[in-house]
Amino acid sequence: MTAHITVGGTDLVQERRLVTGIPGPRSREILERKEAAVARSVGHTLPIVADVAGGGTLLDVDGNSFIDLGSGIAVTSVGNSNPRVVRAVRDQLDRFTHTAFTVVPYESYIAVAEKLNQITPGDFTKRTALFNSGSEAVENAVKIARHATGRQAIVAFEHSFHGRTNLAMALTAKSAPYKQGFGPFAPEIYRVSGSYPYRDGGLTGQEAARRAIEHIENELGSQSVAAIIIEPIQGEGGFIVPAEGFLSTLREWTECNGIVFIADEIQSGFARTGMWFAVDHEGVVPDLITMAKGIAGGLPLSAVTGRAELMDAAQVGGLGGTYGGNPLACAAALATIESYEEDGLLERARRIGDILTDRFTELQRADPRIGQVRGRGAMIAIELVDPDTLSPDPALTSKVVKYAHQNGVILLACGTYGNVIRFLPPLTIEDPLLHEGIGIVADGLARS
Ligand code: PLZ
Repeated sequence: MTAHITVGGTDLVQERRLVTGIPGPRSREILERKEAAVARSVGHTLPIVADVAGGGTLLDVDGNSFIDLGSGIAVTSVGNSNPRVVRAVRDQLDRFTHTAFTVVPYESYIAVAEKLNQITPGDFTKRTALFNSGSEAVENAVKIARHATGRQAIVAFEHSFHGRTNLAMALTAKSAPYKQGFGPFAPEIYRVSGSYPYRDGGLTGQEAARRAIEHIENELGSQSVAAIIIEPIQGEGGFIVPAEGFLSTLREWTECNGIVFIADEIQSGFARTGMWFAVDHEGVVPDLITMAKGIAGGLPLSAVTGRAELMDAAQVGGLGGTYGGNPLACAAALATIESYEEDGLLERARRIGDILTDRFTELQRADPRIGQVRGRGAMIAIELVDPDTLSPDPALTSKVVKYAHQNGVILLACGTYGNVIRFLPPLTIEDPLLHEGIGIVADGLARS
């Protein structure tokens, strides 16, 4: 029997259903207005316009129902318009929408901080500061690390993505489309190789970490480094899971050298991988963690949580922002975290990961263009390659992704070489829908 959920009074059947060509006439009309009104450089992946979304589906304005395998880039992990989140935000809306926490504080911000201090790894005393976007959290983590250490250099990694603001853009590896034409970039950012097991000739985690450390010691000197910032699983760069031991070796070295270890868990965090944070899989304890995306069920909120002595180092008034930790977003975050805990969503992420991994590993046996199936929990990807040379195949990737879009599946690509398909379903998606979505991707591969 097909499941139904109700979102804002709309009966949202949990099924894939196309009633027009894609895009339908209403979407087409609105997207024409987009072209005339919105800056061209703000692109979009699917040529449809959203109407209602929840569970594992998104309904467009023409009545087409899509299977959601993207969660708005790993954001709506608790499902779009999750009932707990809607209720909490609505209650807050009726009381006040803003005071500026730095003018008049409110309890929900403090409760979010308490909760984040509790669920992030590390049994030391922690503090938290809230912001609006992932980029802003990254910027603030760097401010905090520089202030606390009195050092300036920040080390980032190949294939990294840390955001689009000036400093975050400087930390991001890939030029087009993120950086091209947008310089000059923030100074004192250095990039070293990370660990990309599929493409770095089988280096072990320790070897890849030693390579990075030697590079830093030779070219920078460890004493000038304030922090390293690393995505424990690289997101936009291609869902790259570093070889085991890479993160822990770096962690050990930073600890010995007074360098702040910043884990950017903006994409990999918040139950996505089946644990609260991706570092938890390896028992690595960062000094600072940046969080956003899955933290607040779709409302804009980000956070930096970390060691109290680092977080408290800067002068009062040194961190802040008009909207950081907005009361609606804080209410949403508390309800979102409750949903992860009460609705068994961490376990659900692991189960989704098993389904995706099993199905694609099976497909890979018959189709060597699937070079690798990788990831953790509900953060799984396939890297598509030329089977003879293993060189990246972005053309195939884009064909499969387009096929999925035309056939009612929201699917995202990623990867430095544009040849990775990533799966980030909401954790509320049901098995039959997930299987159907995978089937469409398999069809797309078979036909391309
Ligand atoms: N750090 C690890 O994944 C955002 C970017 C989409 P913001 N990733 C999605 C796009 O095209 O801009 C991200 C991330 C990691 C930082 C960020 C930045 O987060 O909320 O987009 O600023």
